[in-house]
Amino acid sequence: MERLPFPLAEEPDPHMAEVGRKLFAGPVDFLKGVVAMDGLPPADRIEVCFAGRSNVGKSSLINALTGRKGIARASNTPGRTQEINFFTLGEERYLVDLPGYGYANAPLSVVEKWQRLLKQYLQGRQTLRRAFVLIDARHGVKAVDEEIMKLLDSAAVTFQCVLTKADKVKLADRERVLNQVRGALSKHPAAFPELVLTSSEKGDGIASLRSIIASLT
Ligand SMILES: Nc1nc2c(ncn2[C@@H]2O[C@H](COP(=O)(O)OP(=O)(O)OP(=O)(O)O)[C@@H](O)[C@H]2O)c(=O)[nH]1
Ligand SMILES: [Mg+2]
Repeated sequence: MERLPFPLAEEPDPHMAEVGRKLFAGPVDFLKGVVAMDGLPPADRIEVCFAGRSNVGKSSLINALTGRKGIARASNTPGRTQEINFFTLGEERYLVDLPGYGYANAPLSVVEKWQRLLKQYLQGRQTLRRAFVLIDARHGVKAVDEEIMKLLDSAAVTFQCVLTKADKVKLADRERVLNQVRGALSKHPAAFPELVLTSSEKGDGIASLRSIIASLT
């Protein structure tokens, strides 16, 4: 099987960087937290979602992208994101913060309920243009990530891998993890052939991700 190279996203050109910057400097508002499919807002605009293991940095990434520290956190049930949280980004887009998967310390019944909702959402949302699957840059792709990737393959939802917490990974370990991720992604037909390496703390990759989201139509 031919292996896709999955290069790191390049810095956006100045024009696209500006388009991305402007989009995220504009209005961003928390719309609602959803606990069941019938609570989803109308599918009247394109949306992107952030999926990943519990604690990988989904909410922090939304805060970094929007430059609003508390926005994703503020809508949370204290501790963790347990609902599908919708944010409006300008007039034409939703950003969607998903509950983390693979969280071992919650009661099984609760975990099963979120997982069911997560699956229904990922499989059934017509306007979902891209799922960003967040992977900790220190740890690479785990078995639970594979499950979500398979689900996205079967739902034909394009997903792009975003490595998080780049500030915490030693340079010596970076290539090894990147190559582990590349190897895992090469088995998934729905994987978008580009990676984004980010740090919500330091700002790495944030301009790239803004312009990627701004360029989706
Ligand atoms: N050093 C560093 N820490 C980060 C970064 N991103 C997130 N964190 C930390 O990682 C922890 C988890 O971040 P969250 O954004 O809440 O993670 P989450 O994926 O939304 O977690 P759940 O909602 O529980 O699924 C927090 O303590 C963050 O401060 C990063 O880029 N660098
Ligand atoms: Mg969260």
